[in-house]
Amino acid sequence: MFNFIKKKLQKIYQAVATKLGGLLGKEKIDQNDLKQLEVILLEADVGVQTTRKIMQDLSNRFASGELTKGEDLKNSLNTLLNDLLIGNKFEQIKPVVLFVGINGSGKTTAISKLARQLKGENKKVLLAAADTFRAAATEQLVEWAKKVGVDIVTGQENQDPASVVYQACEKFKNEQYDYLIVDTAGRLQTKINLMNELAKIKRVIEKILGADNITTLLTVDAMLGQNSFEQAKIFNESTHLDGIILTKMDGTGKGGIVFAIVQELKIPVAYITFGENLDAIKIFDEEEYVKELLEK
Ligand SMILES: Nc1nc2c(ncn2[C@@H]2O[C@H](COP(=O)(O)OP(=O)(O)O)[C@@H](O)[C@H]2O)c(=O)[nH]1
Ligand SMILES: [Mg+2]
Repeated sequence: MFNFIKKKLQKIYQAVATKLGGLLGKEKIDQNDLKQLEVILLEADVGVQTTRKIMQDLSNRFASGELTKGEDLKNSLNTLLNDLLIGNKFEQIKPVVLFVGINGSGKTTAISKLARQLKGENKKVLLAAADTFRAAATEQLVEWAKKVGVDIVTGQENQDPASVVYQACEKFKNEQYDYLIVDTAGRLQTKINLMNELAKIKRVIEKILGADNITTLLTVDAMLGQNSFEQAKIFNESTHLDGIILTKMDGTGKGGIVFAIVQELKIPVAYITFGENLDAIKIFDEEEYVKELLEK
């Protein structure tokens, strides 16, 4: 059987799946095992609130004699973890995908990966380089567009990013593209400006292509763990987020971040990325993820 976590998220496998495996394989479990489970969940960044919720349920079941074997624990945990994610599932991207997130969180790389994936499905893809704050940002995306083989609309350094997006929307409409993917700047130091800029970009897209056709995705660096939640909240307040792209999942052992995000931010995880290669992106599959965390 293909084991995604074991192959691609080795740090998470080591830090979470192998530790859980020791517990879930036991013939008989006791109070100490539950304590140990709590530590594993907290270390995995599942979050204090969410871990408490899980442990409360398991303690009740243990007290009532429902949990005696590791296998029982595994089944309960499987249900509980799935329940945490299931109410907040990401549906599907719309024709216009607006990427937001702070500098270094992996926007440009993730855009290139997504473009490549869509191109592989024979979709006609257009990129918009609306991070006009640094000329290097546009150059970087132009390079990727070349490599992937998709078209791109660019502007001058310091040009109003909304005007680049305007041009891209017109081109998208006139030349019948399937997807438009928009890269944006991520200077959170100038928070108010950035949020105004993003709102303006969104209004331009809504006006030309319709509000129903936009998916806004926030890139969150998984290596920053819960530290990135405050940023996510700021973005979510000013521009409604449809989903999160959890980047750099290959660089962290804290695989519980997924549960904390969905529970505490109430935003579904849409994609995960796990490396610098163009194919290191995947639509997040909740059931598979939980299953593999619990299978050593
Ligand atoms: N290990 C790893 N590095 C990544 C991943 N995604 C992006 N990076 C790296 O993170 C850095 C910032 O990425 P970039 O896309 O430029 O971020 P942006 O500023 O948000 O556009 C670059 O060095 C990327 O190579 C990933 O999934 N795994
Ligand atoms: Mg960038």
